Amino acid sequence: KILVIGANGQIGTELVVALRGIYGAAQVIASDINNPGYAIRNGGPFEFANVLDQDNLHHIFQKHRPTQVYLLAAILSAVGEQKPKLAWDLNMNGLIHVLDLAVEFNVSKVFWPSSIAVFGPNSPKQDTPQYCVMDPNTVYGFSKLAGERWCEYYYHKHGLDVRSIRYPGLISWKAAPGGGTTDYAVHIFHEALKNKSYTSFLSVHTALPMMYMDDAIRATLSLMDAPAEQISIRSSYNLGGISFDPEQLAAEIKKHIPDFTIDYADHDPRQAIADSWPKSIDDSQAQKDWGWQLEYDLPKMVETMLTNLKTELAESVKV
Ligand code: VAH
Repeated sequence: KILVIGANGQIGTELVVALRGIYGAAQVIASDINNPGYAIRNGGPFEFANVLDQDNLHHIFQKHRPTQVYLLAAILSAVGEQKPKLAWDLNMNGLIHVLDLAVEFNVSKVFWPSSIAVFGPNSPKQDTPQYCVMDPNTVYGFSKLAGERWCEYYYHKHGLDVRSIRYPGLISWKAAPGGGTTDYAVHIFHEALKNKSYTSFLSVHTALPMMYMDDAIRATLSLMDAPAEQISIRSSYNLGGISFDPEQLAAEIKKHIPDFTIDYADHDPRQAIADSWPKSIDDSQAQKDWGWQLEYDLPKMVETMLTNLKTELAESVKV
């Protein structure tokens, strides 16, 4: 059995579908603090889970005895700056509760997402390496950095096979992102199709590492399927994706929607967060250890997002 905690988030929604396609719906338990219906809709078991409630989590582990656990529940960078103590509590104690239960119930593999947010103002900005100065200045960022230390600690102290990826900003159309700084790169597509214009909360030359969700899901499953002896990183693997800024993204969208226009709001608090992060990431270790290869470049991502969202929006307006 596979347990996905945070199944209704941006990653979880698609990961549950992918895992159910491989293992069968009944083998994949979706769990989340709320359930807008995705998990039920794609036809499999669902449990209400609160990562801050140890008894609730213990009951779920006791009932389902998962052999793999994906812990995706988290508070992201922008919301984390509005609720710093909750973000630290949920991101940190949620992880520690799950690591302890994974040891108690002898779970064979655990996945936990980190982020390029673990890098900070003094980290190298271009081709940021796997190892370097890391001085994250968001609660989300340093909760992910501390979480990486906990994962490596449980690997060495308890032999727990926990694996992790430092995701770039993730772009998808199936489930909305939840309060991140990179979310502009998702909102822009909805606005482009609805209003042919978008006001970006990040400035024109704010380049960030991004990735289309299909690549992120494929990377996650590749890492989890790799033989343990191939895994040389037990903190979290860099993953680079595509680096672009709002101007480059807008130019690519204009190839499909010629009269699309973009303008820029300033003084958004997310600008400072974005400025503290790298512009591009070196993911050569992931390529070497488990054969990582990107499939969606900027043109392919934009074309796929617009095609799928057009269908999605058309269906939503059907009476
Ligand atoms: C965020 N989408 O913006 C997340 C991600 C690298 C960014 O961690 O907070």
